Amino acid sequence: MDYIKEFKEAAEAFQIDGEVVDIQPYGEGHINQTLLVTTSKKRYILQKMNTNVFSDPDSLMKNICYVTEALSSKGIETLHVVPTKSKSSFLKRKNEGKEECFRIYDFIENTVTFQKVTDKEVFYNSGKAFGEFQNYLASFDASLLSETIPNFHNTPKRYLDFEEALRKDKLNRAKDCQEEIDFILAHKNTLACVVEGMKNGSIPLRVTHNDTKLNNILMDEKTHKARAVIDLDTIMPGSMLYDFGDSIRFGASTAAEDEKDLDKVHFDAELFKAYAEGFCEAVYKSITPRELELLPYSAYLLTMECGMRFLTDYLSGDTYFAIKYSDHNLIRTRTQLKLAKEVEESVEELQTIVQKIYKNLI
Ligand code: ADP
Ligand code: GN1
Ligand code: MG
Repeated sequence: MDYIKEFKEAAEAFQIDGEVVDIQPYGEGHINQTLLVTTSKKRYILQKMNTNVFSDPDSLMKNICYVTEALSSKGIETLHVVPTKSKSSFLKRKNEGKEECFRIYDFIENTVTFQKVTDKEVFYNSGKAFGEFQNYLASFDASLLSETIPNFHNTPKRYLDFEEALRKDKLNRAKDCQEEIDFILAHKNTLACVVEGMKNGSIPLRVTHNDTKLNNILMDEKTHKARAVIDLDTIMPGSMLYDFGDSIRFGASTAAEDEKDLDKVHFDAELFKAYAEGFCEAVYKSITPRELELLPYSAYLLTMECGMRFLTDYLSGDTYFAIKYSDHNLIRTRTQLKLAKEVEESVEELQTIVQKIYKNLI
């Protein structure tokens, strides 16, 4: 089936307003296939869900419905799930013997997503929004949420996955990335702090977003204030440190996640400060002293973790993250490892910044 026809047929199985007049690929997400659907009446986001990554789409969509209904009942702007004509939250269909899943959200108009921080204010606003989002999630009953990807931020487990991919070296690619491999191997013993802390109770288990990169937040196109946190697929029990660290990994860099010229890639402590100000302003009443202390380390940890995940995928033949060219995952690995090294070197300085922000708030 030709590709647009396939998506048009999927869209028409939903309770959408008007006739479909246009369908275009949309956004920069690495996981789901996202399309902008324009009808004679309005615009929608259609996603072919990635069932390779999310193996239980029924539980996933239950999570999304639970979360979005709870948020909108509090008057908080969020994704709106458009039901299918048979009143399901998503469409499951067979295409050439393979099961495919689709969902539709209302397109949230007059917003933008950023692929890179353009000014400090944007990053401060996103820190505040993800912090506030963390506060909303605090009232959720974690037992009603399925774990959509088990061990998602279990960094030591991610390390073992990396070692396994390296051992198999399926495509004989290890020879092209020895420097990156050595860097990860040398950092093996720096990755367990949060997982251990959660196990021994020194770090609280919370409900978290777990994928807080800047393009997972819609900002008002004029004011650049946050409108809605999106990409809710990974909301599940986790640590606040995951949400903080992952935002810093992506946003406190001077370059894009896939910048090829590493001379352009640096960790920017000023951007870290802007995000930390926004985030702490929202969570200072609930953050524990240990979490506060570990905010800088979490930036290192999540950057390392993502670098390892990109390299694992590169070594395994690019089966997880969407890529645009053959060594895209390797390019992404390199930016992450460079940032991780710079964050690692700045942890003490960042701790001083965080403590200062916190003292001004209490
Ligand atoms: P992925 O899981 O692949 O990252 P996302 O759900 O994050 O997919 O969607 C990809 C991109 O599509 C987002 O970064 C954002 O730019 C855009 N997007 C997603 N949902 C909406 C929406 N409801 N309204 C406007 N833009 C959206
Ligand atoms: C993926 O879905 P997206 O593009 O917002 C990934 C994150 C990574 C990120 C790296 C479910 O995020 O964990 O940090 O790519 N999401 C999933 O850019 O694996
Ligand atoms: Mg996304």
